[in-house]
Amino acid sequence: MSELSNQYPTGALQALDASHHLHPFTDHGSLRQEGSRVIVKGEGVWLTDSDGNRIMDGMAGLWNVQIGHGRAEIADAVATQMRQLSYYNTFFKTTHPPVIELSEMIARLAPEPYNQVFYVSSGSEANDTVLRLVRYYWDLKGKPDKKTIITRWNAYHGSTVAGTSLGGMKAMHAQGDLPIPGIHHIDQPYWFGEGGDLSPDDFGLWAARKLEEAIDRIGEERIAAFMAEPIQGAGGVIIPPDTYWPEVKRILADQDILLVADEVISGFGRLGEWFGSTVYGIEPDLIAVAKGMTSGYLPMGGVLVHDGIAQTLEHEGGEFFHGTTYAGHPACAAAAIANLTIMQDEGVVGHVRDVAAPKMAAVFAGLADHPLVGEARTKGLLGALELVPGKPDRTRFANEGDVGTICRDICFQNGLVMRAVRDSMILSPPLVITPDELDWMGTTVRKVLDETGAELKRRGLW
Ligand code: PXG
Repeated sequence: MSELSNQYPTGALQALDASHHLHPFTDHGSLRQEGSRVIVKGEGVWLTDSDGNRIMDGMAGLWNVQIGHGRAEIADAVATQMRQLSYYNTFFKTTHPPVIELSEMIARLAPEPYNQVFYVSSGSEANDTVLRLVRYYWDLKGKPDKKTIITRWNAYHGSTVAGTSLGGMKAMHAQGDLPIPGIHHIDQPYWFGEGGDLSPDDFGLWAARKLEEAIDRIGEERIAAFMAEPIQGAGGVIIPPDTYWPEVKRILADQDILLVADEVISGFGRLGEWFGSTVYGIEPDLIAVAKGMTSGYLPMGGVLVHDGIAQTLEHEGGEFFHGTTYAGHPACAAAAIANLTIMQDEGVVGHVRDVAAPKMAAVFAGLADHPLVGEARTKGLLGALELVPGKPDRTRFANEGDVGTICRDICFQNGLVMRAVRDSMILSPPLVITPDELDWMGTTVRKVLDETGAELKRRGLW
């Protein structure tokens, strides 16, 4: 146990944190004024803060704690591995048992024909690897002009230089003069926000055909890959209309362009199958994973490589000059094996598909009649509530984001972590959440929406 535990008063912890800790994705001016929320314990879907408050983790950490917090089996597996071999690398033709076992396990869980995994330590690094790998692949194929990667506006692919560039977050691009050259962004399939007068199905076709237009404009001979999340997560749980992915498949069917699925959120069970690509019938060439692979107990990510590409690397490749010190780290691999073992033994993916996802859909359907809710959508254990001033015309509040922030803060006060993306309220709970816990979540969200409405009226915003 560290010297600094929750025996210290919250104020003292906050003061030390403010003195020495620069946080990710944080406005430090306001953080220093308000103080950080100090989380000291996690158990199942529940967190405890330094004042002893119990809070439901409606975001599963950052979309990653599939099996819930505090499972001793993972701690034990990691401790055992650390005593045996705490670190060795996987460079230069070396390996170790945990990474061997994990690779076989992932190949078994992944759909055919993904039988090879390239390891990294995060989703961002997975996508950096994708960028390097697809460009290298086309060089090997004798097509060095195929370098452009098409992605979507408002996609999230990480925070490194490649991740930010591949992603479509304009505020992130503005810091650091990004994107790097060779990334082309197209419209996203966000019907509620951008669908105009089109029906969802027609809008799904419209958005997919933006890919076709881009290919026509840039030229297939210059395009390496199209990369996308099956469902955009950080962008606001953008569930594409049913027509979208089939049309993307049709467009790519007769093109020599790689398809990359960023499954950092949708991988490992969140949509009720081991991989989101299965849910949408997508057959990508590369699949980026991270998060749920270890349920966040230790950092690990990877790229699942289609047999066709793996064979090109093996037979035509020579050395791929890419890799990081902690690729396939033994303790992280042990955590991943323990996590995936729990998921298999306890039928966690089936629980999502048959129990938790239908229940969450029902809970959201029950919230759709609230006067602040313009749309309540779910897929698997991802959900979004669009907050609007009135129905049914999809008009937004002025100063987008203010209402979401107010709602999020009220949510915390009611003991539930719910994330705000602009004025969409997002939930992505641990996959092991029970129907009773989902009922509690629904009741709490309704109360939060009522309190948010009252607060908006008090402030003259509604
Ligand atoms: N791809 C996707 C689809 C992601 O959601 C990454 C890549 C990058 O993974 P790493 O491990 O490098 O963070 C992500 C990560 C949020 C939030 O607030 C979302 C992510 C990370 C941090 C915060 O929604 N997604």
